[in-house]
Amino acid sequence: MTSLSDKDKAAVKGLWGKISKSADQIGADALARMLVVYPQTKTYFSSWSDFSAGSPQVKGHAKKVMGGVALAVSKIDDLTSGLLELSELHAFKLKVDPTNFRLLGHCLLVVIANQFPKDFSPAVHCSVDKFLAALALGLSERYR
Ligand code: HNI
Repeated sequence: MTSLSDKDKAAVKGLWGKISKSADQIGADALARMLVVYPQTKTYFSSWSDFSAGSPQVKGHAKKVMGGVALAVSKIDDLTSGLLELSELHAFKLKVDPTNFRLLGHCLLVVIANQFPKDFSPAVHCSVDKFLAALALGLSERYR
């Protein structure tokens, strides 16, 4: 996998600085989008009654996930060790198929592009895409 350049890291941190105050909303929209577009992901949340972005269950879970994204931004220089604990949790306790990390990452990208079109230049798009791929890879580390 192509590693993140200094330019990529700067672009991701710069964008995060602009959007992090909206993180809860972005997370809820992305999570709800994932559950609609990839309905197989609903199996991990079978106790939920409402899968829409406004539901308390989606909002509550989105907050946790976006805490993980914030952690990843802060550990951007070493995502593999920075995400080891979260990877361990998803692999052994939650037993989430790691394919799903990419699916949520893609939904995050779509939501950010939609909500922050001015900040989402092609170069920023490229760097954020690489970051989300690296995040998904970091979360997958403990599966092997
Ligand atoms: Ni994920 C719990 C971060 C993708 C299913 N997840 C968490 C928590 C964080 C987190 C943080 C809370 C940990 C704790 O309780 O200590 N998850 C992330 C991140 C991504 C991600 C950063 C990718 C961007 N998780 C996914 C995906 C799925 C998923 C794609 C399933 C489709 N996660 C879960 C489940 C839980 C969870 C299930 C436990 C929820 C709960 O309420 O206990």
